[in-house]
Amino acid sequence: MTDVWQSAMDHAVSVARKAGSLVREAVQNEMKVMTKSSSVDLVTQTDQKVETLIILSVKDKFPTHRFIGEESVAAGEPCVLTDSPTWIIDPVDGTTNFVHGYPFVAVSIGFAVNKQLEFGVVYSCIEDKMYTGKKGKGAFCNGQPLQVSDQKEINQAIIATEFGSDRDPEVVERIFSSMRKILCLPVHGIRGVGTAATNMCLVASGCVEAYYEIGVHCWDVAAAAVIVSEAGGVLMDVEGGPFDLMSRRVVAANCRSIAERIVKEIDAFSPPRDDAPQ
Ligand code: LIP
Repeated sequence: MTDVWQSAMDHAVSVARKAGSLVREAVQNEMKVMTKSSSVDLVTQTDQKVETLIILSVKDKFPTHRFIGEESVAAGEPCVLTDSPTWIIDPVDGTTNFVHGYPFVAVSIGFAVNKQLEFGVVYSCIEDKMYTGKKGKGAFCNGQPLQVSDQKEINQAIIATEFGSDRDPEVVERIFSSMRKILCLPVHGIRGVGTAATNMCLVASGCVEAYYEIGVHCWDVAAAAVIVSEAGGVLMDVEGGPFDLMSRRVVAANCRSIAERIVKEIDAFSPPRDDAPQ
């Protein structure tokens, strides 16, 4: 049976690759850096250009589809997931890395229908690693199948997280408190490459047992959520409930026991939801 969204996924891979080469070229040049929610929440013309490239290219092929794009939302577009086929796009995940030439930058394209994620494409374009995942069809990196780690012991695990872009002292204290408790379980180490999507793809690849973060957005995690699930991993909320794409909270892990062990140590808080009324 032809898979109904295969052509959409093929297009996502092709446009992610095109977008990635644009990002690679731009990272060599001087760039104009602007800010959004805070002085450390950066955006560049490349973020905007790449998102426009992806959206126009998809619209051309799938004119009735809808979009949730990081920079479109920043420009005032609504961030509401309906039952319509919807492309959830982070054109440059790891913008701070991009600005600094730190070599982990990903083009992230998730796709949902009836509010269910159908496939995800994350192109880590400096490394030239194309991660893909399609519901029920597995997860791959450059065509090689992905499988999460089989490690079940938290004190043998590497955990990934990020500091995010909120510098409110109370939020920063909660971030450090969670990190301190997890580090002292103990775990083998805590890592973060600076992009949620790539951190999650490292979970799917089996070299990181889990990633958690509070403060991400739906466009950071939509694509990689499919990749983690299809690599045999689990997704959940930071307080142990079901993963909620719009909640700005995520735990992605190789197995439920590691996810639940981390949840016990996270000093949880609730940022304004992505789909909160503006
Ligand atoms: C980034 C996320 C990262 C988070 C950063 C930022 P962006 O996305 O991937 O996990 O810690 O604050 O939100 O803004 O580079 O697309």
